[in-house]
Order: sequence, then C-alpha cells, then structure tokens
Amino acid sequence: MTEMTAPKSPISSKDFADEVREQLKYTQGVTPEQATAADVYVAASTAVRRHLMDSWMKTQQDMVNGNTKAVGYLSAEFLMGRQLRNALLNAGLTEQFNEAVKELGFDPQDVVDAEYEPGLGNGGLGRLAACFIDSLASLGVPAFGYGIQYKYGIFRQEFDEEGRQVEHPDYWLANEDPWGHVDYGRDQKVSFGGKVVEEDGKRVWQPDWSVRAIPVDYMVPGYESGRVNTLRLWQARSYDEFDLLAFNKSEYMEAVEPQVKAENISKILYPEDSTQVGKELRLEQQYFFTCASIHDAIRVFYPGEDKPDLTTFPDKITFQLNDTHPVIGIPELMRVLIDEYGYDWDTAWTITNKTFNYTCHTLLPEALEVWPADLIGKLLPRHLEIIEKINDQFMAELKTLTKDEAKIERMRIVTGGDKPAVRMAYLATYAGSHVNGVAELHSQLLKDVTLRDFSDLYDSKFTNVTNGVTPRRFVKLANPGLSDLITEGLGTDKWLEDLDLLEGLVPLAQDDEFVKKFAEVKHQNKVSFSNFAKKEYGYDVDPNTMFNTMIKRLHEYKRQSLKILEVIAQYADIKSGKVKIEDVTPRTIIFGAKSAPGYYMAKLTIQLINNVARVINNDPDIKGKLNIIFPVNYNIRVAQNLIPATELDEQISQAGKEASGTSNMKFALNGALTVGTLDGANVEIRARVGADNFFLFGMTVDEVEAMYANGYNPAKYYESDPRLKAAIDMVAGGTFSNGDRNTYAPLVSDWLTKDWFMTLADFTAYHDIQSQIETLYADQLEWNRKALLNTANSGYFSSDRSIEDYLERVWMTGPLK
Ligand code: AZC
Repeated sequence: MTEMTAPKSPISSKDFADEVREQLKYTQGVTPEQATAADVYVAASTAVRRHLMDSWMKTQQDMVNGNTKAVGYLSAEFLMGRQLRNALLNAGLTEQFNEAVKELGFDPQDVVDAEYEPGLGNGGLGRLAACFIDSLASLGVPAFGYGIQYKYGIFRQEFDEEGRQVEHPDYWLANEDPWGHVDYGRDQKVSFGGKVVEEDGKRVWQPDWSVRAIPVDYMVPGYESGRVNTLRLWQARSYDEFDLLAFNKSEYMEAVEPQVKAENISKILYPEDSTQVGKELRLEQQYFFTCASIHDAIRVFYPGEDKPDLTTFPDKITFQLNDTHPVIGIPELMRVLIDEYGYDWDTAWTITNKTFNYTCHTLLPEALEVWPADLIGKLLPRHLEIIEKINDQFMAELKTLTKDEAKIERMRIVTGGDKPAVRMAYLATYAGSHVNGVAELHSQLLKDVTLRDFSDLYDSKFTNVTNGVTPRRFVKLANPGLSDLITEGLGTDKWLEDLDLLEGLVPLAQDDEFVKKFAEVKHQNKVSFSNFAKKEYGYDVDPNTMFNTMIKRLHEYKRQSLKILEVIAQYADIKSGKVKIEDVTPRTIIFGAKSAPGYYMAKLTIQLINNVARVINNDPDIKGKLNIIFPVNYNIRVAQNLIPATELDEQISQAGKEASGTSNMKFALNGALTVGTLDGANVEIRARVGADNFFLFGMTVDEVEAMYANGYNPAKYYESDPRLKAAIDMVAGGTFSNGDRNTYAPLVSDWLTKDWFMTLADFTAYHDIQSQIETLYADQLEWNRKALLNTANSGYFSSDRSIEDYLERVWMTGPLK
C-alpha cells in the first residue's frame, strides 16, 4: 500500500499490538509466545470488532430514532468471503494490523489465512447480497441483511482419481468464529404445522411445533462512512433440548429427536443454483428466516410497544426479496398484521404491499419456485389460507383489468387442477410494490417473456437495476497493485467511494508509459497467482502465458462445454499437424466451478474438463503451450487471487439465459478482456467499454428464439464444421477416458441430438473470434491499452451504483442523517 492510500486511523501499530496481546490473554488465554497464527487471527479480529463497536451501536440508535427508512435485505444466501481484511480496510486499521502482527512474530498473510471462508451461498445471487450490504453500509444507508446461519455451507469440492466431483461437508464453524455474535436474548419463536380453527369469528392457527430462532449478528462496516450495519443470520435451536421421559426409558436417540428436528432447519445450505428444489426442509428454512426477521424488525422499530401502530411499518423498513426464497414472508406479514395485531384485511394488504419488493435473478422457468399447495398447507396451514385469499382477490382484480379469460387463468398465483401449487414469483409480483431484473436485457426479457402477462397489466411495477460489485473487496483488497496504480493515475483514492472517477483513466490509455505500468501490474498479478497455484494445488503455471479464465457454477446454459470443445479442437488441430505448435499462443486455461451434486450432465462436464487437462498437459507434442488447470473447490478467495491475474475471461452463455453475471464486472474492472455473447450484463459492459475492447460472438436472443422456433438440429453443425466434428469424435472415441467410449456417451449424445443451449450452433463463431484474440494478444501494448480501457470504463458496475438505483427506483430512502 502506498502512503497515499494508507487509511487514517485512530491508533498506532504499537497500540494495536497491545490490543491483540490483550485479546490473546483475556480471550484465548495464551501468551504471544504460545499463540498460533489461528490465535492471532481470533485476537486481531476481536480487536477490530471492538474498534467498530461504537459505530455499530451508534448506527443502530440512529436507525431506530431517526426518520430514515431502513432496508431489510431478505436473502437465503450471503456469500461473504473472508472477513478480516475487509474489516481492517473499513476500520482503517490495515497498516496497524500488518505492523502489529509482525511485531508479534507472525506473517500477516498466515494470520489472514487462518480464517476459514464462510460459504453461505451458491454463487452469484449470494455474492450479490454480500456486495449489496457492503455498499449499503458504505453509503450510510441503514440496513439489515437477514438470512440463515447454516451450520454447513456450500459443500467442499474434491476430485477423485477419475476427475469426478466429490462433495464433502463444509463445517465452517469447526473453529471459533470471532465475527458472529450470538444474541440469545433477542430470539424469536417460529412455529409450524397444526391446524386453523375458528374462534369468535376469527381464524386461529394452532401450530404443532416450534423452533427457537437465535440471531447471530455480523457487523457490516461501511468504507469511510462511519457506519456499521448488521447482518443478522438466524440459527435454529430446539425449545425442548431433551425428552426426559424417553431418556429415562433408555431411548436415547428418541430423546434427542426434537432437538435434531429443530436444528436441522439451519443445518445445511441447499447446493442448488438456478434450479428449483422442492423440498419440505427448504420451505421450512424459508419460513424460518423470514418469520424471525419480520418479528425482529417489529421488535427493533417499535421497542417495548405492546400495541404498535404498524400502519407506519413501511416507513420504517422496506423488505427486498432476494429471489423467490423469502416470498413466504408476504403471507407471514399478512398473518402477523391480521392475527397478531388485529388489523383488517385491507389495511394489512396495504401495509404488506408497500413493504415488499421483489428481485428476480433468473430467466430459466424451471428456477422459479412453485410449491405444492398441500405442502404449504401441511407446514403452514394459515399461510395457505391467506395465499388463497390473495389469489381470490387477485383474480377479482384481474377481471376488472382485462376480458382475456385465458390470460387471467395463466396468471393464477394458486394453480387450478387437482394438484394446486403456489407460484412464488407471481405472488411476489402481485403482492409487492416493485419487481426488478438484474441487468437491462434481463429486465426487458422478464417483461416480454417470463412475466409478460404481469407487465401488460402492471407495467409501472417493473424496473431494472443492473447488478454491481464492491470495489473494496474486488479491486482494493484483491488487486493492491492495480489500486495503487489507479490512485497514482487519478491523483486520489476517492475512486473507492465513487467508482465513476475511473473514467479519469481514459486519457491515460493513450500514454504508453502508463499502459506499460498497467501491463506490469498485470504481470505481477500473474506471477502471484502462479505462486498461489503452486502452493495451494501444486500446479506449475507459467506467468508468461495468456491467462484465460472461466469461473462460475457449472451449468449447461453457461456453456463450459463450448470452451472445452474449442480447447479439444485446438488440440486436435495440433495433433493432426493442421496447426504448427510454433504458431500456438501459449495459454493457461483456468476453470473454476462447482456442480449441484445431483446435476448429472454438469458433473460429467467437470469430469471431462479434468481429463482433457490430464491428457493435454501430459502430451509432449503440446510442449507446454496449452496448460489447463482446474483449481478444486473454487470460492471467493480463489476468485480474489485469480481475477486480477486474468487477461481473457469467458462469458459465453447462450444469449437470453444468464440474468446478469457479476464476475464479468469484476474481470472488466480488473483489466481483463472479455470474450462473450450478448447476454446479461455483457451487453452493458460492452456498451461501456466499447465494442473494440470486447470480443463479441454468437447468436443473439432473437436468433436463438428463431432457431428454437424453426427446429434446431445440432447434428448439422457437427457435420459442417470439421474442427467441431474432430473434437466431438475425440471425446466419443475415448481420448479422454483411456479409450472407453461409454464414459462421455451421455454428453456426446446430448450434443448431437438435443443441445438445448445451442453450443454447437455457436461453435464456429466462437472459434473465429479466437484468431482475433490471438492477433491482438501478440501486440501486448495494444492488448493492455484495451484492458486499461475496460478498467477505466467499468465504474458503472460498482454495487454502490446499484444501491443508488435501488434507493431511487425501489426503496425510496437514503443515507442516515
Ligand atoms: C444468478 C444469475 O444466474 C446471475 O446471472 C446473476 O448475476 C446473479 O444471480 C445475481 O443477480 N441467479 C442465481 O444464482 N439464482 C439462483 C436461484 O440461485
């Protein structure tokens, strides 16, 4: 870190070292001599937390006493990443920490590495939530993140000898978690099951069983805002620890049954991404955290009031529904208002309608949650009644808006037939005030396709908020070299709070000396990643090769297949002598991906990639020109190491399938060039960085639709492109399965007969763009000029800007005064 960017801080390194010593003594009970790096990590984290405490308490007081509406971000996932460096940055204690830890005889990196990354999310949706709460705090907006403290996060990935993914439990709480404060006194009761009876003309829910929701609070410090918000993650515990009767009868397993049942609710994150999982436990999780959060908000904003005036609730807090997972909160708030506080239906509806807004994160119809009505009825009988009544009201309202019976039928929240089901996206769209997609194209497609009937009749509810990423974690922490260069170029470090300032770098793209410095930073990042890859995985990576990265969940629509087929085709070209090895641009191709454990095709693709890597990396004919690596267990930490080192990133989903993407933004900010389709936020990235600085290829949404409509025949592409044919034949022929033709037969058969995401149709265009990429790469100065222009023009993709858009278009609130 340069002098210029060193944050001002209240204390000296010496003082901070004393504080760490004190924590070592009074919290860990060890002397500095006895301490391990893990001890120092806990002690330093606790010390940082103490520094944030005053701001945290002040923020909470101001939030409750002030007149600024707060934001409640309801999300089943918060993929936070490691906390220590981020907390240090925002507390202005980075330098003190580095010095103090050295004084205590430790390497700061070892201390930071003692933190086990919490993986409480699957991918983009969960990471977005983490970026958003960072930006809310940095902008000084009062906010709560509300979610679940899963005991087991996203599974830890391993590869077996055959290169297959194997899942292991991720017990991230095995060691002390210095960040989470368990607040037993502010627990909530969450009930399930039972029946609804009529009493004095009122519907009364008599639940069967209850669990105790205990908040675990995480501080969310803002950058340079002096504000610290709260991420409140609920943990499920049993009220009846123990069935003594059973215990005394020596039925030990039965004795702990209630406890097990309750604690199961927050036990594990569902490792599904972009698919709907219909599991009873998942619905229990969803109700568990939304119910606890709603009651918590009432407790926070009406402290000590027995009969609060909840007509003011929407002025106190606005709830953002992060996808459909928290949508059960809508009937819950209705129930609370009517059954617990005695409001009439219409008043409750007005309050509820004003309180909720919904963000949709997908275009895949199969990812929109639909719950069987009988399941909701079994778990939450009163909620089902309320949902049915909302549906009746909606149907009646629709009849006043349109004569189109078929349309009304299509829009049912509760579907008809003998197996009725509840469409959570429809419930959220009708019951909330606003609905937004996460990139311009996505929001448009939501209106035109996914929620077409709704946008016809309720157009004013629809809006767009393009996603963003926090520059604190993904530029400043991940890429200190680039951060210093940006600060040097702009003459200020204010860009970390106002990322639009990056535009000031545009003229410097004409300054060859500056571009060379930029290239040198990239090179150093490549060297760092090579060291990281060696240390962590034993990979030999040559920093003088092009770093070409594809990191994201493994999903057919994202088309990792397209990338691997192109790699195989290139390999086939070399093997057949069509391409001379001297003419190959040396590349390190880096994959990072987890697959949902039950997603067969995705898992087979992982296996294929690993085996292509094994064969190509070990083939002496390749002379090390192509090196494919697949770091296992991709996570935020790997991303922070890899993104700054990447030169070419892959955003090659089929057009119309990726809602937004957010790694695309991180890459552009860190000076990688993108090869991509016109999908999700790629469209906006390309518009901003300039068409000349983006490698576009592939079919557009309209072309894709036309091809579906006219009947798509993938075999035609296989027949007409000899490179594609050679690649698929290699896979089919057993080149990557020790001669076994069966291993990848399901993939091959899918490519040739189905290929729903049209990988084959885009293959030729994808190959053609590679030669442009290689030509440009040969001219390093020009390449880096374009890369710099990506950084300079990506300020828009700060999550601060996203939050400002939400404040203006959806939440109608702002920073604390
Ligand atoms: C993801 C989208 O697939 C991705 O395009 C987007 O950038 C991200 O959300 C953040 O908006 N969606 C999901 O992860 N969806 C689910 C249901 O997990």
